[in-house]
Amino acid sequence: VVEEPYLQLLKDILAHGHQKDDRTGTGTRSLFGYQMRFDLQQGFPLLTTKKVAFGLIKSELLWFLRGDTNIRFLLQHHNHIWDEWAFKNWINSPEYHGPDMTDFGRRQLEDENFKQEYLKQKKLFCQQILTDDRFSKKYGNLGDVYGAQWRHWKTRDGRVIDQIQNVIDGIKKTPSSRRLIVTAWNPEDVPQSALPPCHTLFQFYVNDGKLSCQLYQRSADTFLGVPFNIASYALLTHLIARQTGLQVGEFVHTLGDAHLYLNHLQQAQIQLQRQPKDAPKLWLNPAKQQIEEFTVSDIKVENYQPAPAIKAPVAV
Ligand code: DHF
Ligand code: TMP
Repeated sequence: VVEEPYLQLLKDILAHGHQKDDRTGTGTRSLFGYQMRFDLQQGFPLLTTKKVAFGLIKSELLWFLRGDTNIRFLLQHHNHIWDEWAFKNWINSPEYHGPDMTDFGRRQLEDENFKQEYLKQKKLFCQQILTDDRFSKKYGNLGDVYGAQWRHWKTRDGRVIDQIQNVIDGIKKTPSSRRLIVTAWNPEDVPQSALPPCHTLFQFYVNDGKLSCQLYQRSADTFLGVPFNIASYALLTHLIARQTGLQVGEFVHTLGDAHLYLNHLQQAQIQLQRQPKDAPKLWLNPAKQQIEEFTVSDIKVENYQPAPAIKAPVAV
């Protein structure tokens, strides 16, 4: 069962997780240092024990690969998973004169009237990002998040480094290399970032004509973020394998602080009662080779028959 390591992770945290406070004030159960392995030959690791929105994973990954850090592209693809972090910058700016949105993440969970007002303000915000160029440049940008570090890492002497292109060239030229690394963690930029990168560093490995990838994720929201992260890096591995003419090997997922938020415990238990189904298969348009050529319609999952989605609030 392809998703077994993930289900085991939820079980391990429920059984052995330490109670731990966190930045968002939600509280977690947490384990430090954890590893899962997914054999990508066995199927695509998109969970079947709950429906995971693969469309959002595709557009988010293509957004990273474009080197884009502005949520406008995501909104154009009806993807709202990064809204809260851009919205935070907007409501904290001197230009914002709407109702007080301080601590909106927590307040919307406790106060229904506030939630309605928050959703209205966020909708207005998203509309303005889509229609107003100046506004979007200023408030749609999340800072030097993944896309920026992957594709145009800034050097001290004013050059930029395209880490994705370098790693693709490296895989083609010296597949035995032990230096096939992309890092998103840039200590110089961390203080200005809306959210310091959670998926911090990844490395490729070529063996027997197969491309494997290992991710080090410093902080892992196991119920909401991790299902996305697994599918996203599996997709990235397939895309890079396509461009470099390799088959796919394994995705190794190494977690630092692996946590289950206290308001996700019941959801995790519901999920663990479900029987996994066969993993879906990934389809990539055979006419495309270069990662830059791919659009959302060139990427599909086939035979995906998940159990229903399970709602859970995201800690902001
Ligand atoms: N913060 C926290 N606390 N956890 C995260 O996982 C997280 N992830 C971020 C940004 N900040 C974060 C970016 N990725 C969702 C999934 C991934 C993601 C952000 C949000 C999410 O809310 N998923 C829901 C609903 C998806 C939908 O709209 O259908 C899910 O049930 O998977
Ligand atoms: P932190 O910066 O305090 O660690 O908070 C980040 C939270 O977001 C944490 O719960 C981990 C979660 N997260 C993921 O699990 N995966 C992701 O891809 C992202 C962006 C965040």
